Amino acid sequence: LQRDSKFTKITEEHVKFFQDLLGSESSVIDGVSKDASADIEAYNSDWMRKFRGHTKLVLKPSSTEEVSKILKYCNEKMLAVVPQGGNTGLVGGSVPVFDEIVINLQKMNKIHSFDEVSGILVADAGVILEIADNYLAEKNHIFPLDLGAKGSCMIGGNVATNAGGLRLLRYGSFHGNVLGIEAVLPDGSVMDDLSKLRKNNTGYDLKQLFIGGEGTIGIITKISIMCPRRSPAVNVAYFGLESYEHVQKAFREAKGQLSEILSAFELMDGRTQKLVNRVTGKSMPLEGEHAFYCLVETSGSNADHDGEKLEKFLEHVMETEVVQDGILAQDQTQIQELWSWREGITECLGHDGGVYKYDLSIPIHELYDLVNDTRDRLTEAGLVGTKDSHPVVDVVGYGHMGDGNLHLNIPVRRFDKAVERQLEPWVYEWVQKRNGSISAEHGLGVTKKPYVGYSKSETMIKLMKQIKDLYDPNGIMNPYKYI
Ligand code: FAD
Ligand code: 2HG
Ligand code: ZN
Repeated sequence: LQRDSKFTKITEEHVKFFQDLLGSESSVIDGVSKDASADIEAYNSDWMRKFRGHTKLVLKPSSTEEVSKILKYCNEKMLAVVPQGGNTGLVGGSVPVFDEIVINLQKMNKIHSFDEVSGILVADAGVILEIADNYLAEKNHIFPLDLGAKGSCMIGGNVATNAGGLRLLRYGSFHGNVLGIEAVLPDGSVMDDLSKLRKNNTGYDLKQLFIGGEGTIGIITKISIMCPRRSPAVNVAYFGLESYEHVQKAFREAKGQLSEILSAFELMDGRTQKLVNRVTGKSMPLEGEHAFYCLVETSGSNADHDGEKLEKFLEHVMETEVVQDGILAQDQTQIQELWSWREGITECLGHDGGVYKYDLSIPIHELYDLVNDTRDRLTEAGLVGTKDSHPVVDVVGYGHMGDGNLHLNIPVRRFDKAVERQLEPWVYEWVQKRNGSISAEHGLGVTKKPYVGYSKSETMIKLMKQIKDLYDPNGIMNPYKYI
């Protein structure tokens, strides 16, 4: 990949324009002028430390107007940009590839309004997810997305990636619950579609393009989102099972018996749980070893009734030997403790070095087959083992079982071409054969860009390119990624 020479290189004159616009505290500069600030590294590297850009300038606008002026100027001068939220994305989308200017949304962090009757929240794109959710908790509501990176990811970044998370099963995707978006287009014009209407059939629903648009057609500055009531009664069960067949049976039972109160059904294989145990040093929630573990959460309005239902469900699946062993959290601390065995996996996976990550939608009956097939393939190639000469530490699978979303992860001692050759495009072919998706929720970014053809037809890719050209004719928005 080469830097596209159509983009202008940043000069002191550009920097002066931005500093006059934003003030010097709202920009981080390194390497453009002599009075360099060294603080730029964090904006240049991603959460996994797998991707590294070379920006010399980070801008932190405080208003839509400032974003508009920045983009208008960049578009006129052919300066490429990367929108950045919490920089927790897992596909390399949030950091520059070369010297693109980073436009970081952290200063746009106001909550504008919340309507307690409709549950509609209007907030800036730079509000941190956890802060939005804590604000809503005080008002007995919940943000309809939750994920392990909630302490640093931002709601604009969440919408830009169309993040799925732990409770999509219950609250649905942003394509349904985001009601409005304000976004700045590359030419500086503001698309004010900050609707607070649940129903609005007045032509093409343009905001949908920004949901999952990964910063390629504009910068989301505000969102309006429908937030459900927070359930007063939340219960969590965690259990061990002997096979993936049993996991599927348990899922069917959970849907049948817990129906309207089911709010999460998460899958973890035994290897991920041993990994969390090894890395954190915490003792496992259950005695003995199980091939699979599931975390089931219910959210409802009646603590006694819900608790009884979950208890009955657990009794039933244990009596019928669907489940080998299980526990119910007794209080809030235990609920969090059990969730940490699921939410902590991503962080623990990075412990031994690098990780190859695949975030896939697969028909549920075949979902775990891919993990076994990948392990067999890498083992046959002699790449898996405990010795230092083996690049691959393990092959593990977990994910949002309720959504048919597998996270296949291959932790490695070091990134290695021999491993990559075995994995790609083989994993994508495997998924394509089953009409799955090569990216269920993390998006395309840099890593999935070359492979989008495994999930989208030529006609669709052509339309996507036409949309990109329509919104961003100069191609300044998040170049080298997505499409
Ligand atoms: P960033 O990483 O900063 O940006 C992501 C992409 O969006 C980039 O392409 C960027 O250019 C673009 N972007 C950011 N802000 C804007 C904006 N305002 N306007 C336009 N474009 C913008 N993802 C899931 O889907 N489900 C999970 O369960 C999940 N769990 C995670 C757990 C951990 C521990 C980690 C580290 C990540 C997890 N992720 C998950 C991935 C990631 O957190 C999400 O994709 C998140 O939505 C990214 O938000 P962010 O603010 O960090 O965005
Ligand atoms: C999760 O569900 C995230 O925990 C991250 O989507 C998945 O690290 C991964 O592969
Ligand atoms: Zn996930």
